[in-house]
Amino acid sequence: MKILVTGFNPFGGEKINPAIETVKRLPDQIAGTKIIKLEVPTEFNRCAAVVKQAIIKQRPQVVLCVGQAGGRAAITPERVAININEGSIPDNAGYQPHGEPIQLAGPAAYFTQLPIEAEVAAIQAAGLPAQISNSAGTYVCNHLFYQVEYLREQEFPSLQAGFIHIPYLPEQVVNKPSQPSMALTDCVTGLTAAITAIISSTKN
Ligand code: PCA
Repeated sequence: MKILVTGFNPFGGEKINPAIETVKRLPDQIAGTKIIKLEVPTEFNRCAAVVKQAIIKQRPQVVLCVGQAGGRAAITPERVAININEGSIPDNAGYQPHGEPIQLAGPAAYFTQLPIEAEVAAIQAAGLPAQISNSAGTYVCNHLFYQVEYLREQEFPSLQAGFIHIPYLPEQVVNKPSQPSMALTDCVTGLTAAITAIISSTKN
């Protein structure tokens, strides 16, 4: 079995994105499952094509995308992706959509196929804060989550897809002292715990 884990590159003036930093540091195997790691551009119109190429090349059973959610204090597996692009800031290509559908003929929303309750329980059991999130926002993270779900529906029906948002790293909040953060080693521990839960649910 193979899992493709993606992480976004820095955006919005940040020098670092905890998502790709965490994904890069995951082990190459978790519970006997191969972990394929992929950096994805924070660009509405490019991120999904990059992930699609990797799906075609690697044929993973699971795609788990990871992004930064500045301001959140916990690791948050996402329940739902919605069919809307709305940017409060431009993406890394300078594109800032306002209320456009992602797929004209697509459904309003998709639920993840991944076991988000088990993921939360596993992260908490590792001693870290975790909570299900019911909104991945309307920016590039929600966009990629929706597009991977659309791809699954249209072309890869056996795929399971999902998304996890993680907090800022401490170095990102040095000048934002009221914002929560999580150490990189904890992000790696938490994401590894979540992936372990995903693997054990797909084996059952
Ligand atoms: N977080 C943004 C996009 C890239 C990322 O890491 C988001 O939540 O949409």
